[in-house]
Amino acid sequence: MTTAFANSNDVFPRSNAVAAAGQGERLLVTRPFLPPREQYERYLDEAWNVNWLTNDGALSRRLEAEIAQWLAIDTLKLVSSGTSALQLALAALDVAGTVIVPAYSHIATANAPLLNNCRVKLVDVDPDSFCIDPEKVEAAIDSDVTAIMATHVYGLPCDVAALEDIARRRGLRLIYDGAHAFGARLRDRALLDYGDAAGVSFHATKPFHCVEGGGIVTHDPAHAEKISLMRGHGLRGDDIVLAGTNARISEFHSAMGLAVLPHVEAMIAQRQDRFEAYREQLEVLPVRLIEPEAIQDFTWNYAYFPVIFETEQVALAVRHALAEDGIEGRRYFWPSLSRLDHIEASACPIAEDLASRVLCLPFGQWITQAQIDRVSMIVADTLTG
Ligand code: T4K
Repeated sequence: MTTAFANSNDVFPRSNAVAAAGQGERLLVTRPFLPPREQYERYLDEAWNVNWLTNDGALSRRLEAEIAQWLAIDTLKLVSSGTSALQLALAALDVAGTVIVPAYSHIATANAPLLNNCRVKLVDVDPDSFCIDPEKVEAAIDSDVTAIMATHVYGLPCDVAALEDIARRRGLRLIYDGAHAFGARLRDRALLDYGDAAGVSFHATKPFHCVEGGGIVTHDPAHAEKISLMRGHGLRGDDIVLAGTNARISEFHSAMGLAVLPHVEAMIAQRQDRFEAYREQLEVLPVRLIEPEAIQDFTWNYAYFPVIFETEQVALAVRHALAEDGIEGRRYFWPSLSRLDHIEASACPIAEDLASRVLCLPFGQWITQAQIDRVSMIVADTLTG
């Protein structure tokens, strides 16, 4: 078994509190990254000194600018969560009617249009990419469909060229759920830069996070302006200029984002090492692993470590064996959205099949070689025993 990572873990002593792996040790599917505390406190002091805690404060404005620069994009608007990012993107682009949504995604992808009083039409995904199948999108378009909301599942890219072509030809809005996509790049552009708008999650469990938070990447200054107003009740000063909500990000959350951002590049490199370490041990087994290097002109962010087992029975047996040892495997995403009562039924056999067989294993820059060895051994024992 390999024992060292190319990208050392030195800069993450605080987030590596789960020390050596061993029988019975609790190992969760992910662990939030915490920056050195003094880096966070430095920003908190700034908020303290001016007694400004939320409502478009200096830290949130600085973070917006720093993220935009980091991603090399024009505009990112910070909001309170990845879910509110999707809702505000839909609202700012005046999306009404029916929105096409992939059946294999987090429930937030469907909830956002539903809460915005849109209808949701589920479309099946491509078995290789996990993302929405453009041919099936085209087939699902009828006169009620006004937008496509496509998820870059695990930070892997949708077929952006095909979706853009469909959206342009059929006069639809194209909004990406890029909750997992921060740091991924396609054709030398941030993956979040594609589409009319993209929402991203900055939840604590993401490599870049603000504890809670999200962002919307837009290309039209009018949309950006609308989002700025909508996240703050539609108020411009004392004037109420449009319908809005409270989806603001506080200065404390922005302080965390400012403290985490400088670590993200190293974190992604370290996640790549851990991905390779897992792969080395699991690729000899009868499982399917994702192959980000097979995607042309793409640089992944190593957001998750999903494993596709041969059957649901095997996936559940592995989850059970891991749990017996205090290790969490998560079914991201189960069930397929096509199996939910509150969403109009639609036949999505590929999403249902994937949802039944995928298990995400504990993964992050914090995971040690010993922990990877332990998890892999349990997976191997279950599959061969
Ligand atoms: N679109 C997509 C495609 C998404 O995947 C998501 C969310 C969204 C939209 C919506 O974005 P947000 O509105 O959430 O910003 C977690 C995240 O909470 C969620 O953001 C994420 N996707 C989803 C895939 O994963 P849960 O329900 O699995 O979280 P939870 O609490 O079970 O935590 C996961 C693991 O992390 C657990 O083992 C516990 C551990 N953990 C968690 C927290 C919060 C910690 O160790 N410390 C912590 O502070 O959803």
